[in-house]
Amino acid sequence: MRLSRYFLPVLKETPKEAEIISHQLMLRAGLIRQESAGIYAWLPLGLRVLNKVNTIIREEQNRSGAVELLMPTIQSADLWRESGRYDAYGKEMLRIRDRHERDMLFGPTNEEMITGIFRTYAKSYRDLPLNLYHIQWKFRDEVRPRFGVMRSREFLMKDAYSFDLSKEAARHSYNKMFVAYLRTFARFGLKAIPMRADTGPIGGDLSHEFIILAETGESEVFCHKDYLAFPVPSSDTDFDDVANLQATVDRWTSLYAATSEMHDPGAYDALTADARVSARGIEVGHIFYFGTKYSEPMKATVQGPDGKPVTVHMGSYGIGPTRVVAALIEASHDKDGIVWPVSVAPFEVALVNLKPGDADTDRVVDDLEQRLEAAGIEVLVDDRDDRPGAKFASMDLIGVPYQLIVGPKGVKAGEVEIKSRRDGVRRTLAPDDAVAALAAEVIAGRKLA
Ligand code: P5A
Repeated sequence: MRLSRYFLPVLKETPKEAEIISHQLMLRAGLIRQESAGIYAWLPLGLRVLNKVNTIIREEQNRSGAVELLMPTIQSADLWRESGRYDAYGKEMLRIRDRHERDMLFGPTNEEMITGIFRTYAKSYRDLPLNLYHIQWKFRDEVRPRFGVMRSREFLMKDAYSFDLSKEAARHSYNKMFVAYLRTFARFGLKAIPMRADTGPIGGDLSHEFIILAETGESEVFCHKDYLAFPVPSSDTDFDDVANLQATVDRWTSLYAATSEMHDPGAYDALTADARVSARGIEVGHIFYFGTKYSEPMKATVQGPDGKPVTVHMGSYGIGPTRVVAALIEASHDKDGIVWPVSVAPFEVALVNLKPGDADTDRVVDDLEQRLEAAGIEVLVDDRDDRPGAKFASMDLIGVPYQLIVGPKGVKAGEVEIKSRRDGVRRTLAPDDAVAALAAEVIAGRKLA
């Protein structure tokens, strides 16, 4: 992609309305634009990151055995009257009336709709277990939308819903999502700690929030330091191995970890002083087991092995991809801008042409672009006619992991320079060697560490 033909509206000034660094950088680096309070347009660069986040989420949901579908954003109020949540949900729900005076709503979540789909088709215990998910926009009329896409009114959610014959089987479905979430957040380069959580309007008695530690986090959290070094389950995890999955979940819930709502100062103070971590956190995922809370009133039953109807046990599992993008920036930035991990970077290499119009430099840049693209690497070529300093500043701001810098002097000497965004380390190499080094490092960086 050539920057001269792209759409990258970078801002020089820090917008005054943005209080936290991720919001400031998302506006400055041209990732998002506010359309109304808590409602954002995703600009091309932001959309590339969001799509990568969604791809990783999908891969890990699919690996765990969940199946993707897509439900609409607009729902009928009647479904919500069946569960009793239409009145209970309150002002956060955006209620709409259509031309036929029918009560509709913009979905804040999909427990009712998925239960409606399930009960139509699933008839037998042989149809279970089942986990259906989608990635779809939600609307919650938050009292205080703030921090950009971190707490917005319209936001993207990956929401999965599991159906099982018994509480024990539902526990296994819960554990599958628990492990899938550990892997998902690790692939973003984030350390997410599962914490016992309050269930709020979703309900149920078992729930974990997945929390990223960050100074600007909205919640106060307390946990054992050892969580930060726990190894993440590997890609060959057998999601059908009930005992092994339970052992993994047991381990990840064995030490103290709680948000302020669930905090137990006595248990926390019992930890040795050097094991205590008291910090702020961002909730990037939240999983729930709520048994028959929806299946009972909505009559979602299947025929059990003995021929009798069984009310199914359910859970729901959410990740906020739009919030994850902001959380990634909170966790990884420096004074010059964003520092994307390779796995979610909008481009993997920024190929900086220091002198567009200089025939020799242009030729080397064209050749490097073609070769990197042939190696499957996503390249953004900075071919704008601008000062080198301005180019470096904007490439640093947008946080592409590697800059490949080509100028007339280097070209004469048969050399190009690689700058690694994270540590600022620079290397001078022959063009062939630079392509080989970048291909190897980018491909390694895409994988789970
Ligand atoms: C679980 C899936 C639920 O809604 N029903 C379906 C359950 N859970 S939740 O915790 O309320 O939301 C799941 C995740 O969505 C993100 N999120 C938000 N992101 C941005 N702005 C918001 N206002 C917002 N509200 C929720 C979070 O990542 C949350 O963990």
